[in-house]
Amino acid sequence: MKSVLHLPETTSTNDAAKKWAEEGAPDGAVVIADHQTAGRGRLGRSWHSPPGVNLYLSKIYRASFDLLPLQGALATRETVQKYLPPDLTAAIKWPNDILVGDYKVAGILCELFEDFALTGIGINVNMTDFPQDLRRPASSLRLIAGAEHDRDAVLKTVLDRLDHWNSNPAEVVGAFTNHCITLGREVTVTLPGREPLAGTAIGLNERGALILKDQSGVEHTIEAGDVD
Ligand code: BT5
Repeated sequence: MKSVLHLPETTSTNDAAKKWAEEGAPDGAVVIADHQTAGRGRLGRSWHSPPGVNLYLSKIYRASFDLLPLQGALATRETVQKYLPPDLTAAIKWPNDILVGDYKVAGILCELFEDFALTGIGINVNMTDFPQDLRRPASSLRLIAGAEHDRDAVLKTVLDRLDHWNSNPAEVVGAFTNHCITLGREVTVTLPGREPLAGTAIGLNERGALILKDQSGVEHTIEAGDVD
């Protein structure tokens, strides 16, 4: 039985998991919170985390870190898909947005430390009120599917799917490619402190980095960034 810590409230499950990992939590340990008071996205952004409605969890890994962001995105995408009406599709916008149509319903934040790595996942399950200042339109399973969902069932699904993708690394890049709406599109990649880079997203490398071909035909490997 893997270790699971349920918290009524924390700043961020990634913070709580980091602390627990530093204190010796085993590989595969999971932290879940009902409420995050300082939920985080990438690049210092915040993740809106109201109490009692959504799923906020972080899983601790002590080995095999390379594909964690892709494995997290695949597991989260499948979880969202399971709760959608059959005519709707959940897709991955590279690297870590789970979208239904234009709406973001979940995000993944992976963090790498010296001896361990964390996969943090936030899924908007039963949330109905959203702040006005989000970078893109957001929604929840409840708003899309028209019904409340049992958060424990959603949790079980995402943990099952994480186990699946962690056990099948050879299939990860191919599966991610199949579900990634960024590929084949004209995109602009931005990274803090760098000039935006425009081009066609032509594929992923073996670690899931985005390969972008610019107007001059030069290929760039993008390890991290925002794609619009
Ligand atoms: C992400 O970052 O999408 C990663 C989100 C990861 C959240 C989980 S919750 C459990 C674990 N503990 C944490 O503290 N974090 C992880 P990014 O791509 O940077 O997107 C962040 C942006 O999404 C924000 O700047 C907002 O515009 C928007 N946003 C914030 N809260 C949202 C929400 N609940 N639903 C949809 N969009 C949101």
